[in-house]
Amino acid sequence: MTKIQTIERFIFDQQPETAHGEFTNLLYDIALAAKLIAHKTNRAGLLDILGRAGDVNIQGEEQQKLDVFADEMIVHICDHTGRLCVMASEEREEIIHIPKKYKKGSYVLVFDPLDGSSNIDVNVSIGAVFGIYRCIDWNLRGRIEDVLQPARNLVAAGYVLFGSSTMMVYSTGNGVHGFTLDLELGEFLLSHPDMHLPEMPAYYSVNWAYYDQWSPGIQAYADWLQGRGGSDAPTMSARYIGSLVSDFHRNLLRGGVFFYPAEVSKPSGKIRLLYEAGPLAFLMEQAGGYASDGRQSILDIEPTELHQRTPFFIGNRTLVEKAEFFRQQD
Ligand code: P6P
Repeated sequence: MTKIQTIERFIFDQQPETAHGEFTNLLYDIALAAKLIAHKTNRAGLLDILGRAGDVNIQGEEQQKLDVFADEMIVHICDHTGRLCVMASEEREEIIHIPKKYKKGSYVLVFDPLDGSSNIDVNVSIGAVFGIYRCIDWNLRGRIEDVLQPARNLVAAGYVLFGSSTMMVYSTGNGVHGFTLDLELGEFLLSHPDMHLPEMPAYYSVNWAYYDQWSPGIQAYADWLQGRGGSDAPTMSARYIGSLVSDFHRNLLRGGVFFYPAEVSKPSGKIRLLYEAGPLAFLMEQAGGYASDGRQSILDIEPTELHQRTPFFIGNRTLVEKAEFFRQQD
């Protein structure tokens, strides 16, 4: 029994002596939400939950019913516990205030409840991403200023991957740790302690269909990655699932670079800063890698809008810094 390490025990053992449990319990709330969402996504093909909810979310994207369910599940689990002062979700235009009848807490939760939802209908893995900040002014109820913080201020970040198995991977600044959901026990068990990015990268991940939309510098970077024109790039394979959390997770385990650059039609790229790029950049740096918008660390970007997007390069530091080098040629 001593070998089995539940996520609750691990979170508890990791908390500093000075902690009073609010942060620890918040992480466990997220694990609970992950289990409930996993239960739905694993049965999506069986329930009348596939197909489009008909609504269009603020990103102008058709909202899948699972998107709605995941968003509402996370808010329902976290809005009354007294651990948060405010939340922000990819699915909601404005910040999510804690109802006045509940005590407010000292943390901020930002999340993308179900990224890559267009993959649901074709049974490709999808994922949730979250980040946790401290409220800036503890005496006030949550405000937009509490949410619009650079990712360097994160106190924790993680993702849930709903794939062949359900995994929750997170960091509180003391390394990156992965847990796999044991369906019989209904518990996340420690399966990937202290995850580190391999020195030798295996994959580059990008949607090559947009090559002609990239700047000349990024086109040159892509050519370099492919070993063209005497490139000294390491030999890698191309892998791109079109589901950010899946591409990120595979590259974290095997090494490589994922990038979604700016395009002529998407000058800020597609990936959202606050609840996708920022938390993943925090995790990647904890695992020994690096994330950039092509000019600076993602961790240092000061958000100005809730749903702002950013060009995104993440993975082995040498590969991401190479992107910055080529980007400077533009
Ligand atoms: P494209 C999914 O919609 C998503 O936000 C990410 O999960 C994924 O990495 C990206 O978009 C895929 O975008 O333009 O290549 O289909």
